Amino acid sequence: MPSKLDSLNRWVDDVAKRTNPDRIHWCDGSDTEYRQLVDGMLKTGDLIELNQQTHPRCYLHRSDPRDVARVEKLTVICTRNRDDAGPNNNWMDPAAAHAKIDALFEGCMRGRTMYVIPYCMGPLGSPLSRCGVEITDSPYVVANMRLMTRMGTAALERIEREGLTQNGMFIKALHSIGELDPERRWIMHFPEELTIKSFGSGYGGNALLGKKCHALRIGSWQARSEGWLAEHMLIVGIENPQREIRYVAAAFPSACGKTNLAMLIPPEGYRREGWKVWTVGDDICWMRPGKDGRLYAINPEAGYFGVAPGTSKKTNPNALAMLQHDTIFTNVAVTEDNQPWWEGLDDRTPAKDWQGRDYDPANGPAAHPNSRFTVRANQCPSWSPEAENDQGVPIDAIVFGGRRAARVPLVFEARDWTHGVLVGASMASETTAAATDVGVAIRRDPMAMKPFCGYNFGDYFAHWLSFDQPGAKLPMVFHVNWFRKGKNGKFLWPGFGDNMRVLEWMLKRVTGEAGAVETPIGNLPRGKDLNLEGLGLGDGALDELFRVDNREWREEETAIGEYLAGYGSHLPGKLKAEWQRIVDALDAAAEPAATPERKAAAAS
Ligand code: GTP
Ligand code: SPV
Ligand code: MN
Repeated sequence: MPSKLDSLNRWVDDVAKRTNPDRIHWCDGSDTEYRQLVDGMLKTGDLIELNQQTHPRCYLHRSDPRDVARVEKLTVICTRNRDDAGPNNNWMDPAAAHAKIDALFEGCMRGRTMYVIPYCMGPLGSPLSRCGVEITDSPYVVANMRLMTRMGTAALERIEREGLTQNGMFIKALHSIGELDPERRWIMHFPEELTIKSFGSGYGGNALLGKKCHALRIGSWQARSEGWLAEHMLIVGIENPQREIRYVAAAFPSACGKTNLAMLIPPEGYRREGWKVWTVGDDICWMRPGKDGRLYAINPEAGYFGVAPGTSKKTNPNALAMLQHDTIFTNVAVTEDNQPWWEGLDDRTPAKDWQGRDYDPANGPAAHPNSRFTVRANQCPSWSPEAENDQGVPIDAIVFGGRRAARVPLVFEARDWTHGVLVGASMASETTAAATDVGVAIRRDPMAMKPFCGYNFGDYFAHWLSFDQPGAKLPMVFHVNWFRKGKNGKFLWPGFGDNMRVLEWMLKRVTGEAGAVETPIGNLPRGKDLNLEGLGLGDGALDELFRVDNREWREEETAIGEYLAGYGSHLPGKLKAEWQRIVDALDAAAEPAATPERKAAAAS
């Protein structure tokens, strides 16, 4: 038997009986194994060699054109009690769900190899880490899991150890690419059974089951019952000229700037003073209170699956540097001399688009808007060795944010934890190419977890509130919007490296060194509180970036109130009361002429 753990061997046997593969391969995670997988895929055409002079060991994968992003329509949470999944999730009865998807798995690996991938999310020795085993028939998934997780023999040893002592149970994650039919692309989660079943996609979060399915959907469920948080957040360390490093976790929805903020290079003036940025994670954050009352965070991943378009020397030089070798690209275009290319990279003209056709602008962008790179985390020049710290890093600030062309100012600070939880719960964002079937231009995306929270959002908000305990030293909470647009339709804020200016203000709020002005929606920096030197922003742009229109915000709060009311009895009273406090403050601040009731009251 390949494993010391009977429960694991039995499960692998059962899956093999159902799916009927020609071969079973237990992954050891070695370089040799990776090399053999790549060679095999080069033969079948699953991978295409890129220019090995400019990009050693870089390969291109072209996915099925119907399979280019996460899908949400058939992503379901299967719990005994429908209410536990909440109105934020698709729900199915577990027995019905198993029956439906098991029928699809019947014989689906005939003629293929079945890979068994033991993996660990988080540092191998960390008490905060969790393990799983993914079974898949896709060598592309195996290669990606090798870059994205701690995969192979060491993970299996931890699984066996924990399995034998009963204090930890591994996640059983079953995947098959099936026939890639979008109508049968089920991604099912059984949090009560620590089980994931995904069929019909080979792409990203649909297929690399350690990522969204385990680390976020099942992870958030486990986090709730065990007193921690599993979040869609980057983790970044900011070192000041005094050599102190403070860590920030930030939740932005898919394709809204996490990777960029995590790898930020400070503007020239900051670098001269000695400011530095350290990347701990770019997508997922697990955190829990330490003995000292602070929140400690680990990045459960070991690699980045990042958005390619828009990545350039100007916007994200760190990312560009790490993509020069040992990278798998998915759905990017290629140049005449076979280098990877995407919109926003530079002004070369691509030769072939993401589907391998001769490039023709009439066919749309050359690289798919959700084209991505997979690369090991430690290839990033700003990679923080603290990413391997078993205890995690202490978090001083939590940042929420989304893409909002109007209404939402560059940055504001929540008054306290409860207000911060409301700010997170109230988030909204324009939707992006990261999911294909959302169908609205803007949507509520609490804590950037709409597609990823494995249980009822009402209960999730209550869980967040529950961290406010005596003795807790919780992070300060902020909200940012890099995406506000002026009348000319252009972004008002330069973004990217210049976001450092906003981070500096936040950290100086944490230490009490920076000022702010109180408003009904929270505390905002004044012009003099933020270092805007050398930016050349006109007064008009500045005013617009910081403008809070109380009447617009009253409308926003009405929409937020209606949204939150959708969680019914699960919505914590404390959150509702906090919402009412903001509404009252906005009403009190509104011009008397703005509300007829006030006019009448004033007249009597
Ligand atoms: P997921 O991996 O999907 O969870 O996304 P992410 O949040 O890591 O997204 P990423 O950082 O890759 O951002 C994707 C898009 O946002 C790219 O097109 C970037 O160019 C753009 N972007 C990131 N930061 C900024 C910014 O500060 N300003 C502007 N205008 N655009 C930005
Ligand atoms: C996201 O959509 O938030 C991602 C990409 O990080 S995927 O792994 O495909 O979900
Ligand atoms: Mn993500």
